[in-house]
Amino acid sequence: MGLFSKLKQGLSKTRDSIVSGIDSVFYGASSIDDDFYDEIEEILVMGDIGINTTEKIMEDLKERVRKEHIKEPLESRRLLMESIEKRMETEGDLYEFEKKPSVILVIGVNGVGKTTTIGKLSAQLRSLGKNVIIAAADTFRAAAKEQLEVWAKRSDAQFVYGQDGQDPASVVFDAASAAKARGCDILLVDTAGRLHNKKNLMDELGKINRVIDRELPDFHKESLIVVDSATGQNALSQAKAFSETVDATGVILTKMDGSAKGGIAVAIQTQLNIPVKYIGVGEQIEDLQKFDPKAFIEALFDRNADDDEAEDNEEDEAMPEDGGEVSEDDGAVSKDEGAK
Ligand SMILES: Nc1nc2c(ncn2[C@@H]2O[C@H](COP(=O)(O)OP(=O)(O)OP(=O)(O)O)[C@@H](O)[C@H]2O)c(=O)[nH]1
Ligand SMILES: [Mg+2]
Repeated sequence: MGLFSKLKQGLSKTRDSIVSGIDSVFYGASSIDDDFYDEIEEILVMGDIGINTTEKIMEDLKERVRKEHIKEPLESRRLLMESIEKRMETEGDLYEFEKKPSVILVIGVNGVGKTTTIGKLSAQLRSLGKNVIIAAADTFRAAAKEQLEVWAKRSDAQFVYGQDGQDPASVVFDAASAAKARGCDILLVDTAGRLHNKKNLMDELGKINRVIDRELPDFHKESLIVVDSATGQNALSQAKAFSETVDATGVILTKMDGSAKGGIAVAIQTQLNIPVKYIGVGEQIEDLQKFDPKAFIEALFDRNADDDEAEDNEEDEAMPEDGGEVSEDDGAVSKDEGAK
């Protein structure tokens, strides 16, 4: 299945919860009036987009409807999509770590998908030809190391681990030494699930960070917060809480497939000002996509998403391997696909 089809499929529940409601307003309203706006606003807020962001989206929508003299409700549908997308714009290169030696620390509460995401990310980076080391700095949970080792093998990455219960910072020290000795491009660090308000665990993260700064001063550093999109507002508050204690450079939103609360991507990106860098759309190794707001909105608002998948597959197969801006192997969604 092509990336865009996969994204559409992954967003089907979120689409049901937000867009089908919005569309009944767009297709059902006879004119653009206060009721029309109120109904859309309510659906966006209920769809986990957040009050502040929704207000800004609505202001923008109203202004454009006025300026462009739009009279038909349906004509403003595209404007709404653009208004949401505009709020999600980010600046700078979010994937700098693909271009220079980098260490990526992956953090989050229990069970959100940290270890799985590391496996998927490792596979993407390996497909870019990067030399990847994965460090098992979750020495706390039983079998965490074994689980990670499976992902290291699957993605053909090197693996550095310690003993159960060993100080995670010392595993990171070993991994950093290995990274220097073996000329590695990317060091991925898996950490134990933790609550941001557990002081000893947060101190442990601080210690890991100090080891990284001391041992790999020339490496670009990323701290990615993993949150489970199915938890909606909780995902937002977790990302917020972690970002207050660590220097977060991005969020990874997992389990988009099966979640009706994918709207939280908009809230995280706009309210916390931390870019969503990847979304998880399944449990398999290829089920991690770079987050592209344009593709996200297009997929979410796709009118016939549920019945045109077969058609889409044919298109995807017909596409030449090197035809897109970004190849499938990158796990990224290209703008071209997004605009399809
Ligand atoms: N459907 C779906 N499941 C996912 C996704 N990402 C992770 N999972 C599943 O979520 C479960 C937990 O994943 P882990 O990677 O073990 O989570 P973790 O954060 O490392 O958990 P702890 O180490 O216990 O804190 C597993 O069953 C994964 O297969 C996703 O994008 N979609
Ligand atoms: Mg884990």
